[in-house]
Amino acid sequence: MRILIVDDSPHHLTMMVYELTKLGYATSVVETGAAAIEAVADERFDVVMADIRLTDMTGIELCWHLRTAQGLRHLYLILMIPGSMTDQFHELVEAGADEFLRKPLDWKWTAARLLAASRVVAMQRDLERLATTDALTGSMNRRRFLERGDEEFNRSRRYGRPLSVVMLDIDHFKRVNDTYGHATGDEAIRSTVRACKESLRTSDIIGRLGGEEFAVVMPETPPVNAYAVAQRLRQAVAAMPVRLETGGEMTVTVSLGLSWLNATDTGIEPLLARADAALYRAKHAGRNRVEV
Ligand code: GH3
Ligand code: MG
Ligand code: MG
Ligand code: MG
Repeated sequence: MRILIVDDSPHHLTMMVYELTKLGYATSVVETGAAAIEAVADERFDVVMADIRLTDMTGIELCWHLRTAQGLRHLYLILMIPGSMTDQFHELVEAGADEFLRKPLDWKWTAARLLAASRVVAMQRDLERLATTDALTGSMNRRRFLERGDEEFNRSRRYGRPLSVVMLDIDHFKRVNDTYGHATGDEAIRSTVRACKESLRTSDIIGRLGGEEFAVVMPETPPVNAYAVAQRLRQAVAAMPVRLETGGEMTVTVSLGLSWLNATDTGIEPLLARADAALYRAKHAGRNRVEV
């Protein structure tokens, strides 16, 4: 669990780092609300422990900023409040706080509350994984793939970098199911993803869009290189043995459609639509091929 500590007292920060490190937590420190907002945008923290009185904003403002910033769904917010504070609790929870700790911190109490926080953090991680992973292949599901695809699209657009997309679909897959059974069909889907992952860079993103249909987003990849990758994927799948329940092996082929970023695109969806149209042409041109 990674904890960001926000406090304008260097003495207090030092003491907290010492105590939290003893408890086995990884900590980072900042002294202002603005620095906390920046740190959370740049890096993934699970827990933020913030002093309610900062030099540049109040704890309420900090909670509100952290809660409304995008992509920060899994932040557990702990406010450190003066022992004399008796009201405002409701308002603070409304602004996004999950927990309060009274200053000066009682370390046994703090350790116990962080243990409780770690359970919430772990549950949120499990939920996120379940909501974004395809159960059959372990790759990203459609929803997560589109989200990551849009992130890569925005990055490429912002920095004027190339971006290519490949869409692929197993050929005559109904026949595979009919001939060998649904379990072997599932195995063919898993093997296809494995073969693709082995042929891709770690920066490439692969997702299962539906049944036996997948897409790959390739950042920093111009069309010529993407075409070579698509051919490599095609060959890797065709060469990959799929285990049969009966002990034998079979192979499948895929058809692929290629597209790349152009000036009028507004997100990853138009690229996927063009890749899909190219995939359709690959099917009609005879399958087991790449079309643009
Ligand atoms: P084409 O070459 O034109 O793609 O022919 P196809 O038979 O592959 O046609 P299509 O893509 O339309 O068929 C997909 C089939 O995949 C339909 C469905 O029965 C099967 N399917 C979809 N999801 C799964 C799955 O999770 N497991 C298995 N075993 N089969 C699936
Ligand atoms: Mg089809
Ligand atoms: Mg198919
Ligand atoms: Mg299909």
